[in-house]
Amino acid sequence: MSKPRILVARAIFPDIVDRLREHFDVEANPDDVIWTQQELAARLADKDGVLTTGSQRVDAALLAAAPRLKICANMAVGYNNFDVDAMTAAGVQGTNTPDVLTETTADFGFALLMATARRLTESEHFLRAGQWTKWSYDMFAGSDIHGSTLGIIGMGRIGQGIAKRGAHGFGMRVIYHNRSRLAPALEADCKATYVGKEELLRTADHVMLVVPYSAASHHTIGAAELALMKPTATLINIARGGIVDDAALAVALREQRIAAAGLDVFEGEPSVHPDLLTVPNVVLTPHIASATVPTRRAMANLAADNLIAFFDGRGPLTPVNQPVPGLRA
Ligand code: 8YV
Repeated sequence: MSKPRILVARAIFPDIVDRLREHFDVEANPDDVIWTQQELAARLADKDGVLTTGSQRVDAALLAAAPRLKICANMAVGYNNFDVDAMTAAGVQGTNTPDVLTETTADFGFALLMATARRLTESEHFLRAGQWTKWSYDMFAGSDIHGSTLGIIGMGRIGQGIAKRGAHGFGMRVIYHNRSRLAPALEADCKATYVGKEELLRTADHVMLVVPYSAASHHTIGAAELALMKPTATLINIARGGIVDDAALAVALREQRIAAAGLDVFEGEPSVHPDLLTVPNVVLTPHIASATVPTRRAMANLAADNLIAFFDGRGPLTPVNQPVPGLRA
């Protein structure tokens, strides 16, 4: 019997592509070419499965051009690049990579919070530019992390990881807002108190965004929400571009209506709103919250394992939908 045909749509670790070749007839993308939707569709015309990353859109038009496609395995925990309803209706399985990146991403959330509150990149640029000639009492004076109030919007696995770091490692008071309250045992574990969004924005010294992107979470933070925050507060976005109105944030930073922001994700990335590039009080990183070698390997391996298990008949390991099986050739 011939092997299922798989497209690995972006470059990933070569040895993991080799592992896939033991099970599948694989077309890879070792040069990491960024295909247009039309180019991707042309490659999917004869494929049974695809390994995607968070930046590849899978929608009804793509599915219509891929009549044999049965599974899209995303190498990301977020899957807002998938039109899940269209996939379910077309009988296409979607999978993601939860859990394996939780702790690494929570570490990074904290790294970005610390860099932002303590003005690390701004002060390094100053030093490298040869501007450090003397000590002064207020040079790069930032805000404290220990003992401050951390407000987390989105209390899934990563949010909980950040809460634990804040409460247990830095003695922070942790408040959170989420679609639903955590079970009491989880709240106790994270030492976190549930509050309304407005109270969180008014009270927190540091606001951390970890909410998945959807139409409902689009611009969770816009001009009105920024206006509620303390002028001394920092805002950290490790969730998705589009959760924050980047244009409104650039205005709030320039006018110092909030003290600083740390952003790993952007509306329209890899483009970044030009006004964010010119304000000093923002730390900008290129969507690297999950980027450690062990974690990126674990993500790629889990995406590969989903494909292998699915075609072995064991079912997907980490499904994001439940399509009716057998709708596809
Ligand atoms: C990915 C992410 O690196 O897992 C996610 O949801 O945002 C990142 O870990 C990115 O989406 C590329 O797949």
